[in-house]
Amino acid sequence: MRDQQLRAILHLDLDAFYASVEQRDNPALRGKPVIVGGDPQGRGVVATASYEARKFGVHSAQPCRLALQLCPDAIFLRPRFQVYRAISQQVQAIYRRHTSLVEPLALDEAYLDVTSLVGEESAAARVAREIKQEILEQTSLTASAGVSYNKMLAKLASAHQKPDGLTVITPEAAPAFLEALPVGKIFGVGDVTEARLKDMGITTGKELKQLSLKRLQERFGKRGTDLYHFVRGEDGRRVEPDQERKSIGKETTFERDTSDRDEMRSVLGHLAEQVESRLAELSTAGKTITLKLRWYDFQLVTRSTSATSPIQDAQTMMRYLRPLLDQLLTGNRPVRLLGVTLSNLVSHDGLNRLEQLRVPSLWELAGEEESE
Ligand code: DCP
Ligand code: MG
Repeated sequence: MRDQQLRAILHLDLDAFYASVEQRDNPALRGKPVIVGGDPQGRGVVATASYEARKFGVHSAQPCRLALQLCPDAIFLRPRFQVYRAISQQVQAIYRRHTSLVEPLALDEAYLDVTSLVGEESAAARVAREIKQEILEQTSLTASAGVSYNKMLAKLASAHQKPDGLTVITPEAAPAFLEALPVGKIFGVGDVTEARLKDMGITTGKELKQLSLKRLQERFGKRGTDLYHFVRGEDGRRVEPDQERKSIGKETTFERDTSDRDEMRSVLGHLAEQVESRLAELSTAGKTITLKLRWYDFQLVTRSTSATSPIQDAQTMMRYLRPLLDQLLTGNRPVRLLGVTLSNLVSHDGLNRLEQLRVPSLWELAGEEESE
């Protein structure tokens, strides 16, 4: 049996996120079909579409060319990731004022564990309502919230009434909710599993629930066990907050100011190794590396580079640090202090999660490998 301690979990998901931001920032786009993504003349795909465009069958991950055919009047826009990221930070700050147990799943999506704040679902719903209100006041965007006793149900709940919804699934209501659900909506059921279930004559949660654990295991292996539990509303996954820490750095002051580049490189190497061990300890890695340098006259300069994938080892750090140092050492000016900092940290869990976000149907892919 899985961990069945009843918790109060919220799932929050902003509505038509990128498109809503574009409509917010440009009133001329409001009420219009807006598609954010690639070039409609090229090979790009739709990142998201406003609800006005969705009426025409436009959806995420669809080729833009097809979206244009479905909705010739659509206004196509390129994403403004920096703006979306800033809003994401703003919204996450709202969440963190309510609880430290916040697990972001995407820029616009997060789980919150509010068990310590509430005694019952109605109180959890109140927290959800407050958060929705704060998001609206501070960003002018709407979010849909799901409230339940585990992650799977909270996520199903937030998707239940979009946009601007608030759905509570109580332990009493969960069985009926899950029984009525098309199997494809159940966590862990991708296209492949859905098709195999359909071959067995199973299309709803209710039908799935009639299959014994043994039968499910025979048919789907380990996944069968998961399905057995999920369709019964059993999901023991915890809300795993991202690491609070923002950066990890080490610095050192020379005993005597120096202009010797070899000495500086060797010191940087030691600092990088120390940072590496700290990152490993905390099971994290950083995407932005910063070189800090204080001249003999105490003047401070910093230089940063961002890598495409997170850095954890000293050798890779040095590949970035050496050119940064060379850029600064144009004359013979003595240096007093050097420092190395890694920021933009990602936890290994976070890394895995991001991987999953890029491939939303990870389960389906796994299913494909399994099937003949
Ligand atoms: N996104 C993307 N590619 C995808 C799915 C999503 O680039 N295949 C981006 C654009 C979305 C954002 O991520 O705005 C959030 O994804 P959601 O799945 O939450 O979709 P929306 O917020 O756009 O719509 P909804 O109202 O259904 O949540
Ligand atoms: Mg969303």
